[in-house]
Amino acid sequence: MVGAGISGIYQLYRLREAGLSVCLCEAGSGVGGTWYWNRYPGARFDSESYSYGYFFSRELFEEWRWSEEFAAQPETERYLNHVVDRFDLRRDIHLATRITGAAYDEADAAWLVTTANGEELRARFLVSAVGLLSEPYLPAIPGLADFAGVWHHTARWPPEAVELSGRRVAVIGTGSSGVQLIPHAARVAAELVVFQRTANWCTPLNNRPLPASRHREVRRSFHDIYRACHASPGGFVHRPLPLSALEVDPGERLAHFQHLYDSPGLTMLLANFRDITTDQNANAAVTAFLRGKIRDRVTDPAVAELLIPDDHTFGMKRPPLEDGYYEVFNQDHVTLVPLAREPIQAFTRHGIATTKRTYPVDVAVFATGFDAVTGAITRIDIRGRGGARLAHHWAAGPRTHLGLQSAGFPNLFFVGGPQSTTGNIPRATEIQVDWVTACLRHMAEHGRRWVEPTAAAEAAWLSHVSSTVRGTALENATSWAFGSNIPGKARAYQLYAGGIPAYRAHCEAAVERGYEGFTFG
Ligand code: NA7
Repeated sequence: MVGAGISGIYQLYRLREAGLSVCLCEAGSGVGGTWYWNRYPGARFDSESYSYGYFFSRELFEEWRWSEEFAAQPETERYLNHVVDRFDLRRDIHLATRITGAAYDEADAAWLVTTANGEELRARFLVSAVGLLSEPYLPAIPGLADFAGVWHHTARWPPEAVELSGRRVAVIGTGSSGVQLIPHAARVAAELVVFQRTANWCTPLNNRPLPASRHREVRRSFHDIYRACHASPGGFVHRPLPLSALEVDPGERLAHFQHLYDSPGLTMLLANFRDITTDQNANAAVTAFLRGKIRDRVTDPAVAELLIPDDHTFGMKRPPLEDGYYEVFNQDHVTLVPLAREPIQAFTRHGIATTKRTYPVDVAVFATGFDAVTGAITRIDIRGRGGARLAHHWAAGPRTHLGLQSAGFPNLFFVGGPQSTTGNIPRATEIQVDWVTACLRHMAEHGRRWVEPTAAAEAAWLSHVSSTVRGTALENATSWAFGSNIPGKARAYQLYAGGIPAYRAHCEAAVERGYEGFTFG
């Protein structure tokens, strides 16, 4: 196995339970994946904490007490360490062990895996649980090597504190990570310069402590929470209203938008009228409401206009959830630099030069996202049948059957990989973990040594995946979901937009039909 994040830990638990001998290699020096690497100030859930944790053990669910509705990174990292220790998983986890290559040995139906430490491992099966958002993207800005200040990427934030207090701080990028970090940086920095390429529709997180009474309620709701997540397209507890935004009068519509604006989590997107992302007029109504909110909260009208997205409407991308983000820009020591008007040219020795001026900087933060979905997989030199490279197989975009396997790469499985559901990640990936576990049991019972999908099944899944975005608000988005944030990366939808219930049904149907689309040997 590759990766000891939320999905990999669960996969290890299930494979151990199935009686397999497992070796899990993890590049980090600790477990947690996303919650190990993204330790920047402000990193936290946008899923309700209790809906994100594991459900495979009711005892675990009941005994772990989340302190907030949306826990911060340190707490989630503690939770995942607790799970690893509670279920004695650590003995199969090899930390600080980065897998660099894997070659399929056809004669033996086994993978020969190489690590950066020079070790070689032999395994019948290889399961990749490397995460969708784990390969950081650092834009190539000239001069960085000669920059005399300190710089970090949010997804490689060092464990030791990074001093921002009293410093001149620059943040490049205003996605979820930037939006979480910026209010923290503004609180302590002497000066803060935010370099924004594209504005986002940010909505309030409305986080709050989770008192004992709420914890008791959560404990009692184990089944209800799980069922709600499983029935929802993104694996969240929220439900859309069964109403069109256009069938209520404008006053009622606004009152509901305001109610959602004051509610915790991704409610503006997920508990809204059912058609806010599918009907243009409904979408225009919610977008206008949010535009008004930005204008209300940002005192300088020119700055407010810069913070209002002009390339996409609400719902085309997962909205960053914020806590005091817009008010940051009302402070005298904070400057917003719109890169569309003033592109970055280079790092200088002591700052960042745009086409208009040079901003003095002591600490530069790259909140510039990831080579998402495929990046962390294709950076491993994976060779399947006949020495074929996976990176080559995926050159025009990922190709898999059910997001689980690629043709020509037997016994290689992806959990939390391309062409599968996303949203509340643990709820999305546990479907795959359970599928892989059942498949390996099936193979053991039937004396099978290898499994891979057919090329026809792979082509059909690609066509189905594309159909899930066609004609939706997502279709034309400039987003990591299409690989469009990485220069030179082929544009292809890298996820599955059909939702968790439909995805699960496809996976179950394949099994019921005797692993339709898969060949065993
Ligand atoms: P995101 O959402 O990919 O955001 C990255 C941000 O960095 C975004 O604002 C980008 O602008 C910006 N960016 C990327 N490259 C550059 C360059 N070259 N110059 C300036 N700005 C740049 O990553 P996050 O880490 O914030 O969040 C990842 C996911 O975590 C998020 O989607 C949630 O699902 C949870 P752009 O919009 O591309 O113009």
